[in-house]
Amino acid sequence: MAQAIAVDIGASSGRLVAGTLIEGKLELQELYRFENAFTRKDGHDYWEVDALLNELLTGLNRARLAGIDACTLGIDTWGVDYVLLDEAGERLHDVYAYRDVRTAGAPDRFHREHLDRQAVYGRTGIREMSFNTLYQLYVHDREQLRHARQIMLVPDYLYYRLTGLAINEATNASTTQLLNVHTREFDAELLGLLGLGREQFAALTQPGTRLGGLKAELAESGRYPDCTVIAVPTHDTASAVVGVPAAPGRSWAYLSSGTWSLLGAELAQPLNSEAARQAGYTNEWGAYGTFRFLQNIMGLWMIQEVRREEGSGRSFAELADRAAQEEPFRSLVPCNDERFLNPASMTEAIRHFCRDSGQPVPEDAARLARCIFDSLAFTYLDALVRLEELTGVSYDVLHIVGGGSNNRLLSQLTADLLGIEVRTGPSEATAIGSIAVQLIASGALADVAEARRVIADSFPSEKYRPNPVPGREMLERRWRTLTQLNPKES
Ligand code: ADP
Ligand code: LRH
Repeated sequence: MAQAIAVDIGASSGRLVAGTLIEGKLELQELYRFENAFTRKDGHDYWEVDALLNELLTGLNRARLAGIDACTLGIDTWGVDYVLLDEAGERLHDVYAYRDVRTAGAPDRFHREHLDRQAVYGRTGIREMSFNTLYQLYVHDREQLRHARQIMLVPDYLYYRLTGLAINEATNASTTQLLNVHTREFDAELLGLLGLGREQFAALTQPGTRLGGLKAELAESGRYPDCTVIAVPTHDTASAVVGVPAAPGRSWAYLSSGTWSLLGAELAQPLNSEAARQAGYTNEWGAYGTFRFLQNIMGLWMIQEVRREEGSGRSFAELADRAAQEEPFRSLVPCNDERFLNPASMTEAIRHFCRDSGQPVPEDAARLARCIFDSLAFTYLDALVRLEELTGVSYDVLHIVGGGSNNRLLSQLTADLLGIEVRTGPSEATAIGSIAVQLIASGALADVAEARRVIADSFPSEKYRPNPVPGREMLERRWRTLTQLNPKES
């Protein structure tokens, strides 16, 4: 039986996972896993995209060695980052990583010089984030941009290197902040303001589209399975949302918890009101015409950095266990503050904020971790309050998926503070969502509703019920003062 292989590359790690449908259950086999991180050169941060391509090919070779002769294949990565290709289809530059400092202050300059932020949000529905492709292209070398024959996002580039076909997959293209939510196409005026033409981008490709086989030199090498390449939701969050095991009839919100925490709901129509903009909500395009109405929250990047700087090799599970022994809510930080986006030292940035705000300074990794998890849970609370106000829905359950769904302390804290049932897993929801879209495209599953039923039946999930939080009112007051934000106001 042909298998579906998901290549899922997050900011912190990548994996190839094979999925097979056996008697109504999805069985997974992890074929290969590798680390990912951006690297610094001459003061700038870049992704090693060709090293990622090599890892992808190593993983595909492992699939063949594991006896997989034929498969469908889909690729997803993080959003916003792009590759420029010349006439010969060669890469024109090193690929900037979204945390690179070059876009600091770029949104203010762009909106002053061109369209105001309200107008851009009204057209695109995409929340202003300094690293959106719009602002990255705005500060990119003009001459190089003019010479770009093709502009594609990172997964499009990996697809291109595998198949020779140029696509701009729609879910990820929406993270550029260049798509018009009304026309469902690139916004001609925004492209014009950047000096770009529509012909520099390929046609928008919808998830589920079959692209064909590997290009001849790869197919004929004998190293890889016979692949039918399928455009999946190439934005990792879009695949993750497909992989949420939501039960029909319950109103559910999701938290895709990895390097970023993406909290939101699946909507049939975009919600790009001024109130949604002020609340920091975005409308990324999802699979099958849906919208990912969500907030980007700084997420587990903060603990990844603290762990890296500590250098003890302690696992995330151990750090979470140790944090669970620490005093709760001792120190809190406003996670979404720009100072935590890419500080020289996350440990020092957190300590600095605590010192300046008169809070106890977290001395060791356990206390830093506790501070991060407590603060993230409070940020999730703010996001859920806004979500319910904006959509007018009171959610029954919050599904946490992604690597962060393994963090029991954070899951319980989230249930407690948000006062909502939390269901965790699967932690590989992104790969599973990609596999589900491949299985729908090949006719093995009918639609997303069936895929979600199968996912719910195939992977165990844990349920967390909310417990009262002692001293809650005082804590909320403290949090609000700290973040200078009243959750009821913008
Ligand atoms: P991304 O795809 O953005 O790279 P993942 O979805 O792989 O991220 O999630 C990685 C994060 O999951 C890690 O940063 C870590 O905080 C968390 N994580 C993974 N496993 C565990 C675990 N066993 N206990 C606690 N946290 C975990
Ligand atoms: C998560 C993610 C998220 C962010 C982007 C930069 O991996 O895709 O949606 O917006 O990275």
